[in-house]
Amino acid sequence: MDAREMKVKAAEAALAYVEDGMRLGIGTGSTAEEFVRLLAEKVHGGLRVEGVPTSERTARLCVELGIPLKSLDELPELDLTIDGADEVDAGLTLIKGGGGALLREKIVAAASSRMIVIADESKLVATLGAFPLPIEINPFGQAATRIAIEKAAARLGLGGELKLRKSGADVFMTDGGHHIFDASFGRIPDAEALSGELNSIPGVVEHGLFIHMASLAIIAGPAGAQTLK
Ligand code: ABF
Repeated sequence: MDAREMKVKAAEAALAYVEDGMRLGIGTGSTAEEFVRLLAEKVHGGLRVEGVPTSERTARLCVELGIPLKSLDELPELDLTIDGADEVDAGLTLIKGGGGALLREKIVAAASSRMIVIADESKLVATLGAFPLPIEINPFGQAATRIAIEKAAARLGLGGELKLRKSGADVFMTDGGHHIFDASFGRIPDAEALSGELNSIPGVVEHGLFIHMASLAIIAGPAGAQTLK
């Protein structure tokens, strides 16, 4: 089974949690896109859902496939969000944002009664941090924000490099008009402490640690999909 097939397996398993009439947060990334394709088939078969996309990219795919969309302002309370992740640990703490949509993903997940993560087994880790942590920053004063992040990380004994994300020759721009530092801290033993430090820095708009947000993870491997709660 290749990585794409595992993503499809996880997406299929997540579809079982979608009920008629639900208001759905719809994630971003290649795994979430497999879910969108399967959801579109159900919608064409008569399932009624309203989706709130977590990125412009996901919105475009939903429109193309005929999934009815609303903005989060029109539907500020959602039943369920289904989204991918870059890393998942056994306690369901996540690193997200490799796709650059972490701010909207976090806002949408926070507005949802429930969040289910879908991933292939390569995303399951014992300790978070091998994947660089995306930190969304305001473009204003980014040199000062960089220093503040480095000092905050050092207080927790974390080192590592902050790389300003690029898209080709240009600086990567999020849907919200912000930039992203990808922070190679290495192992993150205390995600809550790091989250608290990052949240206290004014130039940090949001970071990719999702703590106590997911209630279920569906992790697919060659032997099938397992759920973590
Ligand atoms: C989104 O897409 C992100 O939060 C995460 O960065 C990424 C995972 O992408 P993929 O499913 O393509 O690995 O869920």
